[in-house]
Amino acid sequence: MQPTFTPATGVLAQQSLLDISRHETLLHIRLNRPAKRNALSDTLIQQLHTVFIQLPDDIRAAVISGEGSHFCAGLDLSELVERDIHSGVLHSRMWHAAFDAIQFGRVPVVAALHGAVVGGGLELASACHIRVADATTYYGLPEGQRGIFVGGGGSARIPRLMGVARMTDLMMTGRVYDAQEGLAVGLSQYVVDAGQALDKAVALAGRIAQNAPMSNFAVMHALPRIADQSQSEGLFTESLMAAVAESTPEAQSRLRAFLEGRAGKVVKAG
Ligand code: 1HE
Repeated sequence: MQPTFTPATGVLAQQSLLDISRHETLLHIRLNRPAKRNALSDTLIQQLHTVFIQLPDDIRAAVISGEGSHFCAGLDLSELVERDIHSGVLHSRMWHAAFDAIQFGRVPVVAALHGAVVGGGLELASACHIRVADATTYYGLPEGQRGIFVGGGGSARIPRLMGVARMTDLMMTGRVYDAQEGLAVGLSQYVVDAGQALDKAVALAGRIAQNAPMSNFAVMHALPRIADQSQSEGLFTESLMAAVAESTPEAQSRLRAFLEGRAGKVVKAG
């Protein structure tokens, strides 16, 4: 059961291809182009970018979902015709800027997936921090069949989830993974029953929003960078990040709360 979300106001309400609502410190961004299966037009990419660089200060976690029968059909192929080399590079860089604003923004983002999560749709999902798929979800990278390549950060992000060999297979052979296969290879961290992805994503975002913002920031910003570093550099980065996080007043008060018996214990699931 989801809490009641109310329509966002201000600049968020002006993003015509997104349906944006909020509940307390959670923001829900729904891709809202169902007639085109939420295909990512330039305008839609720009609107996503705008949202993530203009997040209200009191938002602490976000959920991205898709309206209609699919999460996202990827790049709007109708806009790809006759693009020259220079504008092609700039177009890809525009996607990079928007998806970087999601991955390396201020708040954790949970993707609620269903139906097709293909091409640029998978690139978008892979820029989020947690992915919840429902049983109808399927993943594909049809760029090979379309005669193009990934351009929305997929070549950097997707192999970090599933490995280069599996991504090569999807792109070269047109193989499609179902929800369970996606879970097994690391494309999603959760699979839930059909129609339940949004509820689960909102519940997870609600828990994430309770964490100290600096801890969430460290997970979002330090973990992927440390994974890209050598062990020696990574350990040094970790020490710096750990010292920063520990020294915040919020960490101090949370540690005191545990030591004084005022904070929850770690409990087994189930
Ligand atoms: C689109 C797009 C789109 C649907 N661009 N218009 N992505 C793809 O190669 C996936 C292409 N789409 C599909 O394979 C299917 O549409 C779906 C499996 C996603 C959904 O099937 P279905 O039967 O529910 O819908 P549909 O009837 O195919 O499509 C409904 C409408 O959406 C139809 O338009 P209409 O005017 O005839 O109603 C479709 O043309 C339109 N539509 N997908 C434009 N993608 C930065 S690089 C990223 C590179 C990529 O993302 S490559 C992968 C692109």
